[in-house]
Amino acid sequence: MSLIERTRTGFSKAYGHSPSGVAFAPGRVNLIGEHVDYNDGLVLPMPIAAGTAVAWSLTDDADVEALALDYGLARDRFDPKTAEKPALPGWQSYVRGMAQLSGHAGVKLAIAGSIPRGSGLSSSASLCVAVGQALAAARGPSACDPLQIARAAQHVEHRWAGVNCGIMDQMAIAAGQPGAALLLDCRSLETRRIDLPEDWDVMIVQSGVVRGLVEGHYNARRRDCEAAAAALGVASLRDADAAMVGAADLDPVVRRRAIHVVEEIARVRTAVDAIEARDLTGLGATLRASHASLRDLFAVSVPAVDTLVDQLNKAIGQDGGARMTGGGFGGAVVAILPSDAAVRVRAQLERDYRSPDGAAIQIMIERAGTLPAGTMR
Ligand code: GAF
Repeated sequence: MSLIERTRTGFSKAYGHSPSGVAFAPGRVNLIGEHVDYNDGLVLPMPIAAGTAVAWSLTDDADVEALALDYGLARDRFDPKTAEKPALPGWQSYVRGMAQLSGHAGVKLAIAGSIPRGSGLSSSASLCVAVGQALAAARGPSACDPLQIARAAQHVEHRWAGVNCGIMDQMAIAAGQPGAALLLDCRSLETRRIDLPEDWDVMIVQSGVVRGLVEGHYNARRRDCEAAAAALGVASLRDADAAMVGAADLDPVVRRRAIHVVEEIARVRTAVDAIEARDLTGLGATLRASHASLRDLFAVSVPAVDTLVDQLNKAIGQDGGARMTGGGFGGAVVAILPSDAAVRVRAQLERDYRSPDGAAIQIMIERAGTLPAGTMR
């Protein structure tokens, strides 16, 4: 059963009638451009088939009632005008935050998702955007503005979850198209669709290290970048270059963070050129360089992820490459490789990689081209 069908059925069983509609928002995998969105940089995320579905119907009272089908039918009922942060952060924070911003009450929701939690594939941004879309659809038939929903979802991440994230995830999810990457300029918010050749696969592999409570580390990296920009006298690291960073009197840790950002933004341009030239070897080298920088300069990788990236790079060989994806500290690894190598690489990983808890490895393959929303390959 597809995620959308599962959510529709879950809604009907719980509330005793069919929903009026079901909104869907995908997760995203970031191909390259890591920890540069909050530095006004360029990023290249891609929506994935897994995502979040929110079934909705209108009621005639002033509350929002939400039901989490994946959490044993956990419920939350609140008045969006007066709702506050729950004592413990969780799915309720995102739903309350989006409902408060949208100002829409008198709605029943049922929510389900297919993005592995703590995987760096943006399950929280997907939840926010899906709730935003459901509430917009409940308000009326006027088209919902992806930019407005993306900004609301980012605000909720900042104020309701305490993560001072950039806008990459929300834009990729609200404005991206399934099956294609999105080149996003995080300063101007201009976007360009980047199609991957149809004979390439994007492979997403879970390291088995679940990210959790990493807001502190994430916010600290952002502060390092802001300190670097302030010391260099620029509005953000987007305006810096390697020569400026080299010449400035910076704390050594702050310097390493700044070098990563400046070089990673350049790598995004190189990666887009390589994709457009169908140069998988050049793209692979750029992905490997991105991982090394995130590991050595930005310090957001962990040993299990490094091992997985090394094994993937060895299995793939020259044509393609792998890197960590998302905020880091565990989660998933992304690889781009020829489609006809995917079966062999998968078998090699299943044989060689051991996640820290010994669980079976989880692999998702995304292919170029449009996917029906909410389906898994
Ligand atoms: C997380 C954040 F939410 C994004 O804004 C981005 O900074 C990413 O980490 C790192 O590139 O997903």
